[in-house]
Amino acid sequence: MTTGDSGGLHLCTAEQGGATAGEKSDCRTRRVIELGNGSEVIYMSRFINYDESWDYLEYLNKNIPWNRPTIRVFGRSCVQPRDSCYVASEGLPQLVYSGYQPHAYSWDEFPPLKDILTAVHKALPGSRFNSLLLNRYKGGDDYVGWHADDEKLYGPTPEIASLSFGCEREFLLKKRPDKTPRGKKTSGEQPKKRSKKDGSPDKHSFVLKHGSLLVMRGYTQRDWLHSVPKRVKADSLRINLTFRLVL
Ligand SMILES: O=C(O)CCC(=O)C(=O)O
Ligand SMILES: [Mn+2]
Repeated sequence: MTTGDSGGLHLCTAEQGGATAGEKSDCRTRRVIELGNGSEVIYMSRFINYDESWDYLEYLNKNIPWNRPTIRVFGRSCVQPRDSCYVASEGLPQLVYSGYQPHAYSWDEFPPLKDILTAVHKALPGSRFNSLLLNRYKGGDDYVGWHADDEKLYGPTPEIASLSFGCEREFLLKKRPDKTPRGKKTSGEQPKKRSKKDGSPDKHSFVLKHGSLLVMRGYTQRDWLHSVPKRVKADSLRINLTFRLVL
C-alpha cells in the first residue's frame, strides 16, 4: 500500500477502455451503461489491483472507527444493517441521512483514503469529491435497502464513485416509478423528463468485484434506486467506499 501520493496504485481512467484487440490492460473491463434520459453508470471491474485491494481491506477494517447507528426508516427506528463511517473535508454542510447525522472525520486521519481519493480523481477527470461514506458488510445478512443518494447537499445531478473491497456482492438498480399521472398530456418540451417508453431496461444488476469502481452519474439519483440486498452465501467481509461531492 502506498501513502502520500497515488504512484503505487494501478488504475484506469474513464477516458481509457474500448481496448484494442490483444491489449492486456485492466481497462478492457470498463463498461459504460446508458440508463437513458441522462443517467449513466460506469463500471471498472479491476480499478485497483487484486493484492493492493486486500491491503486496503485490511487497513480499513482495522483502522476505521466503524459505527452501527440507529436510523429512522419509514418512521421507525432501527439499527442500520451495516457498519459505517463518514469522512469529509472541513467546513462542509453536515450530512444527515435517515434522521442520523454522522460525525465527519478528517481525511488527514486516514492517509490511504487520500491516496484512493487521488486515484479516483485521476480516473474521473473533472471530478472533485470532498466526502466519503464508508460501509462495512460483515456477512450476507448485512445490506443496504433500496434508496437514492439524493440528499439536497449533493445537488440535482450528483456523481457518486463507489469502490468495493472483499466479498463480491450484488448491486441492483431499479427505475423509480414515473410520477407523471397516467393519461395526463404533457405539452411543450420537458428536458430530461423520464420516459417509460424508451425501450430500455428498468432494472440492472452488477456483481461488484474486489477492487472495482462503479460510478453513478447524471440523473441516476433522481430517476433510479439502488440496493445491495442480503445474500446468505456472501458470508465474508466487504467494505465499500462511496465518494461524493457536497456542494
Ligand atoms: O455498498 C454499496 O455498494 C452501496 C452503498 C451505498 O449505496 C451507499 O452508501 O449509499
Ligand atoms: Mn447509495
